Order: sequence, then C-alpha cells, then structure tokens
Amino acid sequence: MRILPILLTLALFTACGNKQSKPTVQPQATVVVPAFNADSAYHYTAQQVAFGPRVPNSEAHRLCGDWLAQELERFGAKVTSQHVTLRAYDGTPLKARNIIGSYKPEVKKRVLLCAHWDTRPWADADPDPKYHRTPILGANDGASGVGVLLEIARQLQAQPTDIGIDIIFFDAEDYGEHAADDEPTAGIAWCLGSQYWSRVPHTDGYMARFGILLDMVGGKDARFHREGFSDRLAKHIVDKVWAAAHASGHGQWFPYAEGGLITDDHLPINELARIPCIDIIGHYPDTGFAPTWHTMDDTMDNIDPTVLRAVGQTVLQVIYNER
Ligand code: AHN
Ligand code: ZN
Repeated sequence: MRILPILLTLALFTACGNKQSKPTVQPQATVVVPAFNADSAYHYTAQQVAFGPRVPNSEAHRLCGDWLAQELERFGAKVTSQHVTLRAYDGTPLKARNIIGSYKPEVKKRVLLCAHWDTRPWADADPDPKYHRTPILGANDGASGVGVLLEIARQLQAQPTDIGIDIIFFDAEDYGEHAADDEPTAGIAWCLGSQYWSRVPHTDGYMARFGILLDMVGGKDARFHREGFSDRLAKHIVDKVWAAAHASGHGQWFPYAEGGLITDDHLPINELARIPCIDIIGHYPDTGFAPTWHTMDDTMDNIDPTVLRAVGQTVLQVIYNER
C-alpha cells in the first residue's frame, strides 16, 4: 500500500521536471454542433406541400424540382441535376430529376445525406377506396426528409463541416406497384431515382464514407427503430447515429429496438453504389408504418416539429463530429 504515494510523487516530479511549459496532453478541440431549427425545417416541408402532389410528369413536380435546386444553390451548395426518363413498373415513362447539392466537392472525406422528393401517385392505403387513385400530399412521405435536409443545408452554409457533404434529393421513389396490382414486377418498382444514381453517380467514381437516408421523419408519435437492412448492411453506422441521438439528448425518439426490413432508397446505395447507408424511417406499432402512410391524411396537420428536430439535431451531431 506504500507504493502508491511513491508512484504519485514520482509522477509529479517527472511532470514538474519537464522543462517545457506546454501541457503534455493535447487540448481537445471542442466541436460546436449548431442548433437545428425545427421551425425552419417545418416551413421547408410546408413549402413543398404547397406545390400540391409532386408526382413525376406533373407541373407541380417540375416547379417543386426547380425550387429545390434553387434553395440548395441559395444555401451555397454546388448543385447538379440528373434529368432522366425512367420506366415505371407499369411502363409509364417518368421524367425524373435527382437533385444533388455538394459542399466542399474537392474534399475526399465525404458523407451522403438523402431523401426522396417525389410523392405517391395514389392514396392506395386510404381507408376510403374512393381515394385509391388520388395522389397524396406527402407531407411526411417525401417532404419531411427534404425539409430536414434543407435546414441542414442552411446550417452548412453558416458553419461548414470539416468533411465534404452531399445532399441528394431522389426522384421516383414512390412509384411502386399499386396495392391493387397483383402482377409481379421484375426488379424493384420503388426507388427508381436512387437505383439510377447508384449506377450512374453524379461524379465519376463517387464515394462516401457512409450515407444516411431520411424517410418519413416528421410524423406525430413517430419512433425511430433500427431498420433491418440498415442493421444488416451498415450496422456500424446505425450504432454511430443512435449514439449521436442519445448524446444530443434525443434518445427517447431512437430506442434500441428493431424495425422491419424496408425496401427504400438506402438499398441500391448499399448494393449498387457499395456505400454503407442507413434508413432513418418513422416506425409505428401494428403495420410498422404511420397511420397516414399513403393516405389522404399525409398532410401538414400530422407533422410534428419536435420529431423533425430530433432527427435533424441527430444528423448534425453526426456530421459535425466527422473529421
Ligand atoms: C415498400 O413499401 C416496399 N417500401 C416502402 C418505401 C417507401 C414508400 N417509403 C416511402 N414510401
Ligand atoms: Zn411512400
């Protein structure tokens, strides 16, 4: 027991005997993570909804696409648009547009953030069959993820990250089979824009450390469970993001619970582009999906800014801590 004081004295002596006055421990640079503005994200969500349903080939879709590209430019991103005609499962040619906003495009260390901006052409999950061929407003399903990312773009302009960031708004995610169609489709009918980008990225040989997809991130009473493909294909990123949620004080929204396997834009990014990418997607009891999912009730009335904040602040916590 007498060895301890001796060791301590020795350590003190050694420290004092060091002629340099510099501390031996490097001071840790404190990372200042900006505060996510949920009202701003809510507003960007409402602005998209105000265009009406953003179904490919419609006027509202074209105008909203122009507006999104313009907003990214206003927030200082280098904007690239991929205009491409994609074939829907039923043969409909879709005039699609993936919109990419890049920050520090010359930097090699990059993170990809994405969401889909198109909306479902049919409310085929609505309790009332009379709406099964009516397009939805997609406040949660589409606009919420893009709204959060526009607020992050605004933050990136005000306070740049060390690493490069690419924000991608994917088109034609939600043109999957109508619930009444029972004919099997070859390949995945959903996620057409992300499938295209994963085969033909906006820059040759594009690579990112990892990706985060936001889908349905504004629904009232949402919880974010660990989506199955994300856990299977990019578990280390799920761990990183869930840790960031808890570190930033939003752990209550991100339980350490399993979600189901969901075919979403992160799947082609993992499998075709070979970038580990996770899906942050609202989870609900029973079906797993929000009660407003693919219904006429997917409106601003069912968007909760507190949920947008939990997701937005978590993503900021992740990206400002990457070096
Ligand atoms: C399927 O229903 C196969 N995937 C859900 C992907 C989705 C649709 N996300 C939003 N809308
Ligand atoms: Zn959808």
